[in-house]
Amino acid sequence: MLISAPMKTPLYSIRMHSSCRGSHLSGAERLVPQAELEAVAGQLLRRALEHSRGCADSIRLSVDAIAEPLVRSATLPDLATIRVTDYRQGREAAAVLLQHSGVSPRAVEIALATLAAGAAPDGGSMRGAMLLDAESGVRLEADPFRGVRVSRMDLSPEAALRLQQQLQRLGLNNPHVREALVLAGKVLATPGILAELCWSDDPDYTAGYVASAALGYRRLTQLKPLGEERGGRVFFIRDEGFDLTRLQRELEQAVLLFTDIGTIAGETPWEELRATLAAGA
Ligand code: WAQ
Ligand code: MG
Repeated sequence: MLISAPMKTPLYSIRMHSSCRGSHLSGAERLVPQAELEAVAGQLLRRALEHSRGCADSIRLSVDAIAEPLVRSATLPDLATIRVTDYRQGREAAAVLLQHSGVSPRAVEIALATLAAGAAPDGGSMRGAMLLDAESGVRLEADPFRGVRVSRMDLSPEAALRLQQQLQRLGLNNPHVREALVLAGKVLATPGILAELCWSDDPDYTAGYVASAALGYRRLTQLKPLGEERGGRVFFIRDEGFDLTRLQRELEQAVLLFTDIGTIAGETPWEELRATLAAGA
């Protein structure tokens, strides 16, 4: 649900992108008032320099003022964790969850196989997300190296505090979870997108998620083997003749501030949830 939020202090979008020998390493971003720009710039720089995939040799920081009426606010999706025994079971579970959300079996199969093989044309990870037709599985993004980068979203200070407290209880208060939840929140708030699939390109972070309006943000404890550097994101596009240029512009440019969080639930074993879905669906 989107409502316009009158902001008291103007916000700035600050974005970091780092690379090593010409290939993408990491990116992160925030929406903050001017008074915090300097401190946040330092944090983002440190993030780039301390990344687990290696040392950045090029780091870009961009800052843009956001015109006040453009800032919209929303509530984060609900979060829950599904425990799987290994990454194979994780991918099976992801397939079931995506189909439950309305993605065709063919599109699911293509998404999993493409991410596993490295979605960029050189077999590496893309900088952004793939767009896949949720019915046919046809790839729709204009640039298969870059994909689409979701940008200009963040938590309000109050929502950030509440989220950290809730995640802390479950031992999940880390930047991967927080940032992925915010990103997925913006993706689900974008008209035309049915669901998302993601796992990290960081070799030491093996969890991933499926997100959809039907299911919220469902973490899967394993979606790839330890040490694997190929990761990525797939946004499944509803087959409704959507204007792709507009969709991409929304994902990259629309400004979304999460001022409230959803429910943060604990862990369920996949066998249990599978049985529930089979009985209920
Ligand atoms: N927009 C679109 N795609 C992106 C973006 C973005 N802003 N940032 C990253 N990607 C794509 C890109 O292909 C990366 O290779 C891939 O996603 C993975 O990015 O425990 O850390 O930042 O709740 O490595 C999942 C958290 C963490 C699961 C995902 O992704 C959990 C993560 P990473
Ligand atoms: Mg990464």
